[in-house]
Amino acid sequence: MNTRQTISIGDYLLLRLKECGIDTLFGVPGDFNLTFLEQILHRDGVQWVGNCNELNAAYAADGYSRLRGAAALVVTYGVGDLSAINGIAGAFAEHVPLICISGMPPLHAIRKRLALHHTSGSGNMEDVMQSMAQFTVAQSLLTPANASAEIDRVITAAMREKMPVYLQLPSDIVHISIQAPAEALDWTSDILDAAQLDRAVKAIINRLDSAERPAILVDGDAHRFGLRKHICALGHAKQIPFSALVSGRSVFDEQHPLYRGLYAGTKSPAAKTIEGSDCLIAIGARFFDISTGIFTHSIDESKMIQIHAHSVEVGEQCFSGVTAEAVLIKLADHYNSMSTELQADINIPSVPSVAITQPTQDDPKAVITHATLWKRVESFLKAGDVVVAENGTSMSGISGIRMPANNMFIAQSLWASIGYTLPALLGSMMAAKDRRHILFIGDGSLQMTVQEISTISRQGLKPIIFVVNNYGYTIERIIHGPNSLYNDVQNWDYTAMSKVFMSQSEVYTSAVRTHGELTEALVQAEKRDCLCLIELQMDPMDMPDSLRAMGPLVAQFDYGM
Ligand SMILES: Cc1ncc(C[n+]2csc(CCOP(=O)(O)OP(=O)(O)O)c2C)c(N)n1
Ligand SMILES: [Mg+2]
Repeated sequence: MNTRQTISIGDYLLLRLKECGIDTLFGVPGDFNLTFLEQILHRDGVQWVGNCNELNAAYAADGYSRLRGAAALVVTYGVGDLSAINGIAGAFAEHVPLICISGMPPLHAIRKRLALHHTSGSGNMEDVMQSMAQFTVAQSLLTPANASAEIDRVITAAMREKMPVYLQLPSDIVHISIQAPAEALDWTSDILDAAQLDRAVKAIINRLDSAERPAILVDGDAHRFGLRKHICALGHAKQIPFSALVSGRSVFDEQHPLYRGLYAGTKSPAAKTIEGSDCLIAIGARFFDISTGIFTHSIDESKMIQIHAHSVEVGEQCFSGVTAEAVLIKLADHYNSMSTELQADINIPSVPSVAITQPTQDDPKAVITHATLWKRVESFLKAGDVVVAENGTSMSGISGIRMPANNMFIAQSLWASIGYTLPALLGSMMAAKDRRHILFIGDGSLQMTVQEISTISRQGLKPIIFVVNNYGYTIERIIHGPNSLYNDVQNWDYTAMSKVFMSQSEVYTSAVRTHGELTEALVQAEKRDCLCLIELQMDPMDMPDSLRAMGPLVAQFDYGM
C-alpha cells in the first residue's frame, strides 16, 4: 500500500518527528526559521521550548533523547548551527539520536550565492553543511523535489543508527505543499539473515556453555538500542554476574544481586569479575581513557564476545548481518526466557525513600567532605530517580555509589563537555515529567550554561540541583596547577540565582557547609514540591579518592611528567 497525502514540507517534518516520539522541540528563533516555528505552535501534539542559546538547546535535546529515544532542535543558519555544534558532536560521540533542523536562507538566495547575514559573505553556503557532516550520520539540504524522500532517509538513519543527523530547511519552502507518503515511517533494521543469526548465536552458546566464569559488561548502546530487557533476561536465565562501564550505568539494576559494581579498569570494584572472566559478553562496550581509569583495563580479547548494534564478534570470528536485539532475544529464549521475577524488577516501583530519616554517624557540626558526602547522597536517592552528573568531582563521587533500582543515569563521560548537564536536565525533565530528577554539578561547569536554569523554572519543572562549590576547577587542580589562578573561578552567590533566573513562586535554596545543614537541606528537598538548589561548599582540594588517584595518571599521560 502506497497511499499519499498532500501536506506542507514543514508539517511533514513535524509529523515524522512525532512518529519518533518527539513532542518537544528545543532551539532558538532566527529569521530563517520563524515560519517553521509558527508551524510548531499550530500543530497539535508538539510544543516549543525556547532555550537561552543553541549550545544549551543541543544539550537539552541530548538529555531528552536519552529518555525518549529521539529528540529535535531547531536553530537558525550559521550562527545557530555553529553554536550548537559542540552539543551535536557530543551526541555523535555518545551515540545519541538527535535531529538538528537548521532554518536555511531561501533557496533563491542560495542559488544566487548572495551575501547574506549569518554567512561569511562569500556566497559559500556549503561551509556549515561541511562542518555538520563531520558530526552527523546523514545530512540533507531540503528542496521541494527531494523533501519527503530526504526527510525519511535522514530520520531513518538517526533512528536506526541512534546517532545525530542534520537537515537544512530553506525558509521559502516550509509552506510548500508536497505529495508525501501517508504511512508511518518504518525505520526498523533491514537486516534479516536467519542463517547468519543462527551461526552467531550458536557460536555464542558454544562459548557460554563451556565457560566457568561468564560475565556481562554493558555500555551506552545497550540503552540506546533498547536492549535492557533482553540483557536482563539472558543474565537472569543463566545467572551471569554483570557490570557496567560508566556510560552503561543503569542499563541494569545496580541493586540486583548479580551486579558486581562499576568496571573502570584494574582497580575498579568489578575488575575481578570482568578481567577474570573466561567468557565476557561485552554489549556495545567502548573502552576509552575516562571509562578505564586511563587505560588500566586488562581484558583478554580472545575471551570476549562483543555484541555490537549490527554485528557480533566471538573471539576471532565476526558475524555481520545480525542485530544485537535479535541475537539477545534468541540467546534469552535459548536459556529459558525472562522469568516473572525479573519482569517485576524492570518496572519502576514507587518505593518511597526512607533514607534521610536514617540516622547519620556524621557529626552535625563537621564540614562535609567527599569521603562522607556521597554516602549521604546514596541514601537520599530513591527508586526510579533520574540522576544527572557532571564531569568533575561530581562524576567521580557518584561513580563510588550504587544507584537505586530502576534509575536512569545521565552523563557525558566520553565527549565530556562541561556545562552539558544543566541543559540536559531540562531535556530529561521535559521527557519524563513524572520522575524525580537530581543533578550534581560543579561550580565551574554550572557557570558554562547557567542561563538554562531560567528555562527549567519557566517550564515549571522541579528538579533538585546540587551545586558542588569548591571555588574552581578541582578536577584540573589535581592534574596540574593546584594553586594556579587559571583553576579559580569567581565565587557566585548561587542561592541568589533564584532571584535572577527563576519565575516560580516557590523555590528552595540553601548553602550548606556542615552535615547538620546538609541533613536539613535534604529533609527540605525531600518534602518540598518545588525547584530546590543546594549549594555544597567544599574545600578546593577535597575530592573523592578515585579522582585523587586519577589526577597523576592523566598528568603522566598528557605531559609525560
Ligand atoms: C567545554 C569544556 N571546556 C573545558 C573543559 C575542561 N574541563 C574539564 S573538567 C573542568 C573543570 C570542572 O570544574 P567544576 O565543574 O567546578 O568541577 P569540580 O571542581 O567539582 O571538579 C574543565 C575546565 C571541558 N571538559 N569542557
Ligand atoms: Mg569546582
